[in-house]
Amino acid sequence: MVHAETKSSKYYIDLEDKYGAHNYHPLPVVLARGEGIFLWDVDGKQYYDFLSAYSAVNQGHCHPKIISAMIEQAGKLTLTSRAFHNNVIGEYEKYITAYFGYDKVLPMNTGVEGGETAVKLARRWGYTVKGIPDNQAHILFVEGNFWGRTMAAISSSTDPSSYREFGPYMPGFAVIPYNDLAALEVAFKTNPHIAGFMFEPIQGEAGVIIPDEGYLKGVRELCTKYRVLMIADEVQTGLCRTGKTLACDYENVKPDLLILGKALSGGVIPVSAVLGNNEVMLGIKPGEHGSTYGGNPLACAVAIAALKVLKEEHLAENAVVTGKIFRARMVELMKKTSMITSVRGKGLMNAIVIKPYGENKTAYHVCLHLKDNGLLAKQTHGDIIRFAPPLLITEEQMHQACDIIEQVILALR
Ligand code: IF1
Repeated sequence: MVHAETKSSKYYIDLEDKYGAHNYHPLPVVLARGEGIFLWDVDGKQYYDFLSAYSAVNQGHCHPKIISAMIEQAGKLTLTSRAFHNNVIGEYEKYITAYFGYDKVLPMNTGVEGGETAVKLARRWGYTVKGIPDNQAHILFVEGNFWGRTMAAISSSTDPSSYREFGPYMPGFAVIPYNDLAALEVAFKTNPHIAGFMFEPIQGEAGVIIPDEGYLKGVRELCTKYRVLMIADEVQTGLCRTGKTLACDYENVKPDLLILGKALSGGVIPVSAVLGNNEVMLGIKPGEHGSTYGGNPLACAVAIAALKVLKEEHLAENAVVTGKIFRARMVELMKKTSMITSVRGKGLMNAIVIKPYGENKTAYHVCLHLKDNGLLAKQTHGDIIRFAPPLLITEEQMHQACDIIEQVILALR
């Protein structure tokens, strides 16, 4: 076979620049293949993937069991729409509701559609069960939240780069400080029309912000006391990323609505889901919500395989062990350089904070040097670098990756 000539990275970057919207500013690397924790660019250079597509590739790139489940289903039936039944969605719904311990699931595609669905379920529950007067339901969010790019999602955002110059915004949303139970109780006491409180158990985009021990339990207790739905956005923290199946498991807390996405498909196709019990889930009647691809047979087959891999390969347990190695290595590194001002994380959801120590020495530049040394990571909010490899990384590979980080940081200090 005549191999297509290898085109340069510049060729591909120029195509994107000319024909694609400029809604991203990617690192200058053009990837062509992924397997497990590794990515290869068009020149065949290998990288450790320490972003995992923002935790959508927890199971590793192109996991063979997920790919074969996709290929098998793709040859049979990929999409029926929900106008008709099919022989996959029911099996998936039974499997995922038993997996997480809920009565029902509403299948969608992207994480933000999961968030939108949770908001609609909560508002509907607020009117029909809690008895909030029509059109007066409030949903409470926290500062620093990120749950996607739709108008509702950015209407709750406190990050101008998410919301500015996109108004007007969705009414009925309010925001309180994160990790602040007193503020939560004041909000619940002063506003009887709050239907739901939606938050991330660990804030990802905000820079891996971990709330105090007891926060999750406190949220659960206050939501129960004031009859507000506790809505956990586990799109990024869920599916073993933090070292437990769900981040809420650290405090044995069960949200009223659980939002999943990203790694629910192992990074293969968009799959999201909202899980809850009948009192909330049956509030939406036939024909009142849905999506063309929501719950399609291909997505359901892929999601079953993706969920099985998490359990079969003990990825949560591995995230705990290898995450501890990462943080220990970074703490050691902190002793050798003033460039790193803090290290934080749970499981394999970690971040370091880089002291902005001069021109061309920001977190972005560290990421450029990491790339040149074979490791891909992404900065957030200027001085924070998130490190989130696929959860099947071995202890040896974690040490090798930390060697690269150490080498880059010490060369830059
Ligand atoms: C981008 C960020 C991460 C999420 C949580 C819902 C969603 C996300 C906790 C929506 C999505 C993605 C979006 C993507 C980059 C990435 C991201 F940097 F934008 F903020 F992960 F931190 N809840 N996060 O993190 O899921 O609709 O995207 O499937 O927009 O650039 P989605």
